[in-house]
This record gives sequence, structure tokens and C-alpha cells, in this order.
Amino acid sequence: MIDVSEFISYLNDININFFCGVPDSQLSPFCDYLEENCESIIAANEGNAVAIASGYNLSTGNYPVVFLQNSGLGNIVNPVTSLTHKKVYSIPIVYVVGWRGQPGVHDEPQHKKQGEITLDLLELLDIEHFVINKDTTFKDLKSVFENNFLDKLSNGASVAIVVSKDAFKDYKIDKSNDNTLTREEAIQTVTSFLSDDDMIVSTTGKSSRELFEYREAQNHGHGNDFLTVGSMGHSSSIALGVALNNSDKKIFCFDGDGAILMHMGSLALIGSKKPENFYHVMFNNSAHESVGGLPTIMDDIHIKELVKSCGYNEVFDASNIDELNDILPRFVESIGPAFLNIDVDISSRKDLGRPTTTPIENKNDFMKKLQGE
Ligand SMILES: Cc1ncc(C[n+]2csc(CCOP(=O)(O)OP(=O)(O)O)c2C)c(N)n1
Repeated sequence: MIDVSEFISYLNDININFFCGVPDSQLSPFCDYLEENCESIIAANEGNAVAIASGYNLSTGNYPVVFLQNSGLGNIVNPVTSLTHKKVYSIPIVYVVGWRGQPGVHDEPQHKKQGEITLDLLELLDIEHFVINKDTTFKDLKSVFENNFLDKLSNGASVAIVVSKDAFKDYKIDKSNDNTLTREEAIQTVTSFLSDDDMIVSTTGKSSRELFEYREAQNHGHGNDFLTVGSMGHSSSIALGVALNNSDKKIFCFDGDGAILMHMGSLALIGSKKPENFYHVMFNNSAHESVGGLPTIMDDIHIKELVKSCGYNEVFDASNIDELNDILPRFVESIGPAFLNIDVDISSRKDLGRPTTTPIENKNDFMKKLQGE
């Protein structure tokens, strides 16, 4: 196991001290250590992180670190192939990649394919990699830098440390905000208010898990909900596609602030297409709660003004259960696209389960329900 403080101190000693990325639960000791002890940037998405890191390299000549879950590799393919690769600007970056879905390690369906192709994808991108696991020592890792990575970086190539489960020793910081409502209670309150005809597209992470468990507990079945278990940041676009093609139904998107920031352009498209049956709910903890609770920048921006200027028709806000109950009738009866910000705390149940149905079952049930079966 690697002690993150030893690893990051070593990086600092060799003049690697710029860190930018999107948090991941498998990397949470690394991300938490950075948050507490270093200057680091949490980017909107992984492609942005590569671009910010490139700007840092252009300014200093030093090597930046980009950290990400392997599901974010898709988001970096474009800047890696057309910006940082040796055939273009040759900008050296050290990647720290959480390896979800590693073959042989049990994981959720959305991680399986990405887990299988992670090392091949890095190879295709000409990013030399070293896998660390619970048996890897700091000495092993240091010698990879000394005998291989530093040479590659000095030649303008990028390198990656691929992080298996339990490769890092625990390191955890507390995260909290001042909100009183839990995301789970907010999800239950909104869902209980909807009719049997209303459809929900829910975002990646624990929101979808909490929605699934609520439907189980209520014996509702799962046909009204499309759980966007992967593809973080795309649930609002999925919901837009559904809303534009099912004008007789109300389509609700249950989103996270991190997910909205990740592909924020979708807000502009929703606002410009103006589907009257589109209802966007953001459970706002200003954090990536599902992967450890590190902050997003949602509290620094004026999201209500932003969605309004994108063309949303109505905007609502609730920061406690009374406000939520008060606003729900007006929100649901408004003409879309409508946006509801709900302030929630940074917490989730320790015993929260995972969907027990498969994504294909989920899709088939959802399609049947859309078709009125
Ligand atoms: C492209 C991509 N990057 C990173 C992840 C890992 N990930 C899963 S959920 C999540 C946090 C989601 O944050 P937010 O949308 O604010 O919802 P919250 O968990 O706070 O409710 C992250 C970073 C991912 N699944 N996909």
C-alpha cells in the first residue's frame, strides 16, 4: 500500500506540485490529502483538467498531475490526441487513474467495459502506465519514476499510475455544509409528489441508488425511472431526448451539481429547445458526495440566473423540507423547461444498496412505460 503523504511529498521533491482533476472514490485518500494539504483544482470534467494542466505546463515547463476515475478517460481522449500528444504539442502530464471495473474485481455494470479496456486505451494513447495495488510499496513506485517515467516526461510524453482498489492507505477528511435536508429525503419527497405517468432520468452516483431503493420500498416498480448509472453529466441530455419525443408526459431529470457542471452546455440546449414538459431538479450539496464529498464550484456561481439566461422558463429554490413541500405543486404545474434547486447536505446512508435489476431490464421497463404498456 502507498502512503499518499509519502507519495505526494516525493512528487513535490521532484518539482511536481500542480494537481488538477475530478475526484474518484478509489482515489479518495489521494484527493483528500490534496484537498487538505496542497493547492489543487477540481475541474468540471477530465478533459478540462487536461487543458488546465496543459496551460500550467506552458507557463512553467513543469509536469502537472491530472487525477481521474477511468470512466473519465473518454473525456480526455480528445485533448490527449489533439493537444498533448507528441504528434501535436507534446505536453507531458502525469495521470493518476482510479481503475474501476478491473478484471477479476467485482464492480458495477457501468464500470465493466471501461475496466476491461483501461490499460489498452492508455497504450493506444501512448501513455506509459504502471499499475499499483495493495502490494505495491512506495519504493516500487519511486523506482518507476526514477528509472522510466522521468525520462519519458522529459521527452514530452505522458505517463500514468493506474490505481487498483486498496492501493492507497486510508486518508480521510470530514466534509460538511450547513444544509439540513438529506439528498435521500429530498429525492423521496419529490418522487412521492409525482404521478404514475411522470418519468424520471436520474444522474450518476448515489442519487440513482437512492431513487431505486425508494421505488423498491414503495413497490412502485422501476419503469418510470431511467438510471444513468454511468455517463456522468449526460442525464439532462438523455432527459431532453426523451422529453422532445414524448410531449404527452412530464420528464423529470434528477441531477447533481457536479454532473451539471461536467457538461454544462446541455443547459443552454435545453433552454433553447424549450421543451414544456422538461423539469430539471438539482440536488445541490456543492460536492461530489457519491465519490467522497470533495467540493464542486456550484456555490460560487449563480445557477438560477444562469439557467434563466439559458432560456429555462421557470426557476425554483428550496433549502429545507417546508420550502420544498411548498414549492413542489407550483414546480410540477409550471410550464417547462423548469429548474428546481434543492440544497442538501453532504451525506448518504452507509447501508445504501445498489440497483438489483440490470441496466437492460431498467431500459426495457422504461421504454415499455414510455410507450404506455
Ligand atoms: C466521467 C466521469 N467522471 C467521474 C466519475 C466518478 N463519479 C461518479 S459520481 C461522481 C460525483 C457526482 O457528483 P454530483 O453530481 O454533484 O452528485 P452527488 O454525488 O454529490 O449527489 C463522480 C465524480 C464518473 N462516473 N464519470
